[in-house]
Amino acid sequence: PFLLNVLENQKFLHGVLDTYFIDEHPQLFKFRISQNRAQKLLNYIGEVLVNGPQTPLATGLKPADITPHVPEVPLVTEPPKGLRHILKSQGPEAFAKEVRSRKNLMLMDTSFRDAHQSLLATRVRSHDLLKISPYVAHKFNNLYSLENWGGATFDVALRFLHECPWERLEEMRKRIPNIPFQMLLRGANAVGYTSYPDNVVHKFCELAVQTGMDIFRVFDSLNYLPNLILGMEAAGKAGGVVEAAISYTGDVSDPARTKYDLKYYTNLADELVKAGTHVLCIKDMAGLLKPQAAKLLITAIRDKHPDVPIHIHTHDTSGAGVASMLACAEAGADVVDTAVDSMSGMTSQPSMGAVVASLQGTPLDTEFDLRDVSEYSAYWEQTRTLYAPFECTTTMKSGNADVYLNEIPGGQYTNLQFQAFSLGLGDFFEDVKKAYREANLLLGDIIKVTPSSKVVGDLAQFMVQNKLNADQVLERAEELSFPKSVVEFLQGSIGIPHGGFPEPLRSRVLKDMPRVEGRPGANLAPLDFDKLTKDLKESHPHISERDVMSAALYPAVTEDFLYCRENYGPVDKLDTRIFLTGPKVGEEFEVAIERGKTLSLKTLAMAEDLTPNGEREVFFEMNGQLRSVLIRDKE
Ligand code: 3PY
Ligand code: ZN
Repeated sequence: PFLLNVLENQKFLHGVLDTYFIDEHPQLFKFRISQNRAQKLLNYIGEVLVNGPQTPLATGLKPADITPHVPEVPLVTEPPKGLRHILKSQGPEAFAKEVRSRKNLMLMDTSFRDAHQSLLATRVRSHDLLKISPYVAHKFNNLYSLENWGGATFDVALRFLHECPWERLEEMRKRIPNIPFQMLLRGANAVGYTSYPDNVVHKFCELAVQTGMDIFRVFDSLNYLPNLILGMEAAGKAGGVVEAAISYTGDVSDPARTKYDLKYYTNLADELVKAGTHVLCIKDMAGLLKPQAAKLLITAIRDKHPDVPIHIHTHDTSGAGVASMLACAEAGADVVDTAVDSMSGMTSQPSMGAVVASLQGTPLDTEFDLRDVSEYSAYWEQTRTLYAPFECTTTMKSGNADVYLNEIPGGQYTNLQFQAFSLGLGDFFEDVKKAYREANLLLGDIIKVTPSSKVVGDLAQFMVQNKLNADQVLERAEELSFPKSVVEFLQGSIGIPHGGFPEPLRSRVLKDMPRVEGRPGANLAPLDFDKLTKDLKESHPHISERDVMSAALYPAVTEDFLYCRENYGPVDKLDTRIFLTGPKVGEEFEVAIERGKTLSLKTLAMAEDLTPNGEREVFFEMNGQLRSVLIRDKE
């Protein structure tokens, strides 16, 4: 029984035992750490020291050499109850009813997902999310939800952070039992970029719920109903809260923008309510919903659907985000998205502190304490400096209302600007933004969000690089060699846009190429999970059901991830600076491999000469003992 780790012991954690218990049993705190895992970590660190970062860094900036201050919470008391209690005891309908009955404005915090997807290239690691999780559980129990999964985080965790997204979710859930978790599901594309077989989307949602997910914001990049409904069914059958999202584009306050007018949105809302959504979301991925438009749109939907909770998502690219969210709240929205102050603004969500303060003392008062918001913000302000190599502010200095002209979604805006700057071509970004607008019109003025936004972005870059304007593209469409994403879009591979495909562009580009009819995923054969598991086990005997799911979505990326895990161990446990750029020679640092099991490490030296095999020896002290690893020098 003494092998039991007391830090996992609920009675102990809740103070049921007094501290004599520890004094009397010091052996409880002595652990044998698997040499294997520790040695693997040394391999990783050695690799970073010898061959440089093991994940591509976007800029030459270095992570800051700091340890962010984590505000304290009482360890021995459970966090206060949150809305998840109602969800888990009474189900999604009761949850929705409760949300709708609240008179004040509720918030979703996007700091764990969209905020860093928009500002830091989605690179925030589990390590930093988990450190602040207990604080969130204790101080932000009144959130509608914490958005902490899905979107690009799944891919990026596996591909660039060498960590398991499922484990991230599970660990967040252990620390935050009380707040509903929310994820972004790209409808039939799950957390990928194209349609998957239906059974993959269903199984993905089941595993997500089992691992701790609650609310699924389901969208489709063309608002194509059959794709949306597939995602809604998968989330609903898995036991999740279905939050169907209408992706917003255009401007309902501009009578000249007739393609996406109020009627378009209210019709779509009717369809989604009819399809059984528990909550209705307006997903303003580019931040185009001006306050006046917000008032018109939310009022119209609220009038038609008085009982359905309305949740608004936006980006603050123009700088009008707070004003818009206040307008939404006044017009009858139940929930709006904000990011904590130091992770807010620009292409991220509007500031939580600003919304909280703006509504203080009004009937919509969010009831959060501004002091808690700033303590939370201080953690993120420091943590953000660890991600300096991915910081969008390297190129972006302010918001820009030109987003109303180009309609580029938040995450893509940062990406395109970054790419343009790294190419070093003076006006390139300005040209791409203008071309993006033209490309959108050429394609028929479509909804633009992952992956349709990539289609427009690729066409825009193609136009700039080949110095083509829209008329020239249309005239020469038969002979031009268009980006793959554009051709596939025209073939129907991501769905059918509102108003149909652009003609004569489509016929000219496709000629006699095949076209997908209807919902793309409907034509895909179910994935054989047994076979996939068997195949994977041949080279990776220790994989779990979750690894198989990751492989179903991202085969090549998961293969690399499994290789990394097997060779480098739990790299997600390293501090972010060490993970990204490695320790300094002579630096002492610790790695908590699991709760209560900590390695003390010191980098001692790197051999000057290579071995005859071209390897370099790196020396460490680990828990007081000398260790070394041989790393092939790739120079
Ligand atoms: C995503 O699909 O990741 C998005 O954030 C879309 O807005
Ligand atoms: Zn977003």
